[in-house]
Amino acid sequence: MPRTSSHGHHTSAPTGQQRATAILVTGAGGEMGHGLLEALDARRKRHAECSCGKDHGPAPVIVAMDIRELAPEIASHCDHAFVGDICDHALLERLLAMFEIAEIYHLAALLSTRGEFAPETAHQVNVGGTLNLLHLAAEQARSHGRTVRFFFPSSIAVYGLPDLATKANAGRVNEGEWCEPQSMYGCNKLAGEHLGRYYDRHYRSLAKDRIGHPVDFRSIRFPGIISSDTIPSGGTSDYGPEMIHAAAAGRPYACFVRGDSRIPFMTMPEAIEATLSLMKAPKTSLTRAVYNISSFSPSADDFAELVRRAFPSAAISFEPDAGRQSIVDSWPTDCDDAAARADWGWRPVHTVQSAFSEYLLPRIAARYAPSSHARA
Ligand code: AKB
Repeated sequence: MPRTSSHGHHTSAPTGQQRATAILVTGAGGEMGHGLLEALDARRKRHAECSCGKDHGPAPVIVAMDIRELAPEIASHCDHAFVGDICDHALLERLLAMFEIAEIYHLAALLSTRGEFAPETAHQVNVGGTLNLLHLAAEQARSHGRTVRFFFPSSIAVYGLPDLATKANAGRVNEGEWCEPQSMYGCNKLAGEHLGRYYDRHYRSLAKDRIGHPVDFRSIRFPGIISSDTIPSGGTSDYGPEMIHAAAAGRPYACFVRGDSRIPFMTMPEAIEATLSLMKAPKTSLTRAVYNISSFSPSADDFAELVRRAFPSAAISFEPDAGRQSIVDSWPTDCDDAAARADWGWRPVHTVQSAFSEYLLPRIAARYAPSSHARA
C-alpha cells in the first residue's frame, strides 16, 4: 500500500532531508493509469531483481495523484498516493518540495463527451492542469538541474474533418493534417501539445536566467482505447468497449453511433507499451514531439459482428445520438504512424480479430464469469 494516502493535507516524505527521485502519474485512477501503474511497478521490480552486475541505483518511487481515492488494487502499485486536483497549486508545490521528480505521466483529463457538457471546466482542467504540470516539471528541472521527461497522452480528437466525404477522401491522416478540432477536448489536447513543445524548446526564451531544455516533452495521439479490465466513461469512442463489456455482462446495448462509423482503436496493452517505448527512446532519435500511432480501424458494425460471434445472445441495437455522432464523424478513419515506426520502432500488436480472440475475450470472459457465455 502507498505510504502516503492523503487529500493533500499530510506529507510523509520529510522535507529537509534528501528528496526521493520520483515518477509522478496524474489521473492515476483512470483507465490508462490503471495499466500504466501496473507496468511501471513491474518495470521497477525487474530493475530491482536485475542480476546483470551493473549498479542501477535505487529505483524511483512511484507517486500517484487523482481527484478520487485510488482503488486498493491500483494503489498497491505506487508508493505515495495523493487525492487532489491538478489545478491545486498548493498541492503541486508540496510535491515539488517532497520529491525530485524525474518523469511525469500526465494522464488527468476530462474526455470528449464530458467536456462538451462543461467546456470551460474542461479547458481549466485539460489546459490549465497541463500548464501547471509543465510548470512543475520546469521548476523541478531548475531545482535538481536535470531535464524532466514528460508524457502527454494526446488524442485523435485533435483532428477535425469537416464532413464525411472529406473524411473518406482523407484516409490515413498524418500529424500535420486536419488539426481543426470540433470538440473542446480536441482543442484542449492540441493546446497541450503546443504547450509541451514550448516548454521543451522555448520556455522563457527571453529570460536572462533561463535554463535550456527543462522539459523533455513526448506525446502520442491515441485512438479509442479498449481495455478488458475497465470500462471507459466520458469519452466518445466509448461505444466500442461499452458494447463488448455489456455483451459479456449479459446486458443489452444501444450503440450511440451509426453502424458505418469508423475510427481507429487499439488495446490498452498496446497503448501502455507504446507509452513506455516512446519514453525510453533516445531523444536524438525523435524527430517530433507528437506522434500518431495506429492499430486497427473497425466500423461499429464490425465491432457488433465480432461481439455477436463471441456472445450469440448479445442484444445490440443502434440509436445514434446526433451530437456524439458528429464528433465521431469529425475524427479520421485511420492515422499515418510512419514517424513513430521510423523513430522509436512502434509496431501494432493486434488486428481487430486478434484483439478479440487473444486479448479481450479470454480476459473479459474470466472477468464476467459465471454470467458470461463467450464462445472460444
Ligand atoms: C474520447 O473518446 O474522448 C477519448 C479519445 C478518443 O481521446 N477516448
